Amino acid sequence: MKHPGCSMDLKQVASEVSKKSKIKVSPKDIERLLGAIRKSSDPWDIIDKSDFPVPAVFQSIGILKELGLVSVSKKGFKLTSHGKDIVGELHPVEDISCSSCGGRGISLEGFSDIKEKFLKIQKRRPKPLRKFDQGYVTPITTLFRFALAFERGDIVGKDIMILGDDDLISIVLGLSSLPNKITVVEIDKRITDFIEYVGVREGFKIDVQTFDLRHPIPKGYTKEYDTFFTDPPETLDAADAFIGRGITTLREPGSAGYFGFTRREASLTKWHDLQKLLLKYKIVFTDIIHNFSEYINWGYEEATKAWRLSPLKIRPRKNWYRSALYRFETLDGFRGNKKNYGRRNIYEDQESSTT
Ligand code: SPD
Repeated sequence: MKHPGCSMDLKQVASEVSKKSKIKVSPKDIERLLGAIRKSSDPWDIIDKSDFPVPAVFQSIGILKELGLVSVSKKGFKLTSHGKDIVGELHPVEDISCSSCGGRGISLEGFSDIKEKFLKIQKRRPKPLRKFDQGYVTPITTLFRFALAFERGDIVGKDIMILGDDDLISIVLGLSSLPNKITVVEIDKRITDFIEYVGVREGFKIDVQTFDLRHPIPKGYTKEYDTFFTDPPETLDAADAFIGRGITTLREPGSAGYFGFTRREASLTKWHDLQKLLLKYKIVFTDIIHNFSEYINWGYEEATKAWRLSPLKIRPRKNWYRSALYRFETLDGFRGNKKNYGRRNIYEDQESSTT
């Protein structure tokens, strides 16, 4: 079937990519990829704009190249003249999000003191480690997460749990003096030490535990919190472990959870599976904000599967990895995840590529 504005069969390309990459890709994904190549030649920027998993994007580029529609050179990915003819009037991918909030729908105006302090403090943070799949968000993203949760009524006077905190939201919360209690459960002792050190220096209290979330959360933390934040690796097991554990820490119906989930390492089929899995815990999604979180390039790109798969070995020139921010609330009868994953590698699957 042909698409308006395009004389090629996007459905057939999508089905070939899905077969070869073993990742479910739709004609819409291919349409966005072609729209992205109309706007940019940089591989990482094209992935950002295409919004489907890296291995499938590179597989698509290979197929489009074979069809003579795209060229790959040191200058990047480009539509050939044949490609331009075929793609015709396809929807161009443009970023027209609000220039003040970056499409997040929230303002940092009331938090300039916290912003100034946090931007300074975070400069001395530990660098990302590959063994934990770390890659933190820009400090502005962390501030926006805080502001959104503040606006939704999930911060002031609340008991707040953070599961994994290389993004350092606990420090923003501490600087605000607004929550009643802040707890961080984090596997990396460099991070828990840094957070504790900042807490002592800035005069706020944070309860910090160095802990591997593959194991069930200790009893003292269950049903004790009003709000939690987490940003899990993108596999279903890891998301279930981190988010499911977060739900066990929540106190009552109407408690809130926040987590990030990307499309750079998760197809919409995986999104569907994740949403189904979480709905079984009796929660309801209240917000999903596209591209809310922007990640700083983590520094170990060359060691990753994404790098191996890329037909062009060019380091990213700007941030390209973004994720949606999910918020949900618990309903009557909610429950979380107490499964033990032992020492299994829960960080990688077919669609992931940045570990
Ligand atoms: N592996 C480096 C990039 C990691 C980014 N993680 C994003 C998690 C979003 N849920």
